[in-house]
Amino acid sequence: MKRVIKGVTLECTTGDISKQPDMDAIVNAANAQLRIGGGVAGAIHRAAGPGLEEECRLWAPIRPGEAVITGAHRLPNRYVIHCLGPVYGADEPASELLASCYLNSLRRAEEKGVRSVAFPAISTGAFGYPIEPAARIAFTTIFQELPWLSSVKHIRFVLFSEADHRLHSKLLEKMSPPSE
Ligand code: AR6
Repeated sequence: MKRVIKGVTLECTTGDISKQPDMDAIVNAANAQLRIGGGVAGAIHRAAGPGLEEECRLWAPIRPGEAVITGAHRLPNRYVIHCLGPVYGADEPASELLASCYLNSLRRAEEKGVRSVAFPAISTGAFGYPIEPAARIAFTTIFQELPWLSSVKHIRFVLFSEADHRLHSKLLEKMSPPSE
């Protein structure tokens, strides 16, 4: 599923966030210490090598909703943007914290002149956020931000399962940006 809104291409794919060589930046669903973990963080750190964890020490810890940007080390991208999603049922207000992850990730991307960025479905794995409300928050936040983006022209959602991909594609197709 692909849609162009306000000059920005939005798309959903199935795959592994650590294998997106055509994207300038990929987003990590990190832990507060920015260490290797499971899921997305595990895949990204394994592919990037130990230099990424070393660089991350300069930035840790981060709080829910925050995002920091580092080099990508052995990954084929230019940058990794690390954000800490809310733990569902524990970090409140969860929806605002999740929205901040997308907003702050885009801000970090713009600061570096990033043209393309790939997001995983932040907080929807180990942190337990239900996939549909999480996807709605992601798209709503990104839609609101589109008019303010200058360098970012391509945003890709990389979903791990076909079911998550279908759900995101359906929402991306039918949700409307604020002014439409
Ligand atoms: N590529 C794309 N998506 C993936 C991948 C991958 N390689 N692996 C998993 N997913 P999670 P969170 C999906 O748990 O919920 C870590 O251990 C997965 O199916 O990676 O924000 C950290 O160290 C799910 O839909 O992130 C933290 O402690 C989504 O990506 C904690 O988990 C997010 O799953 C962060 O939890």
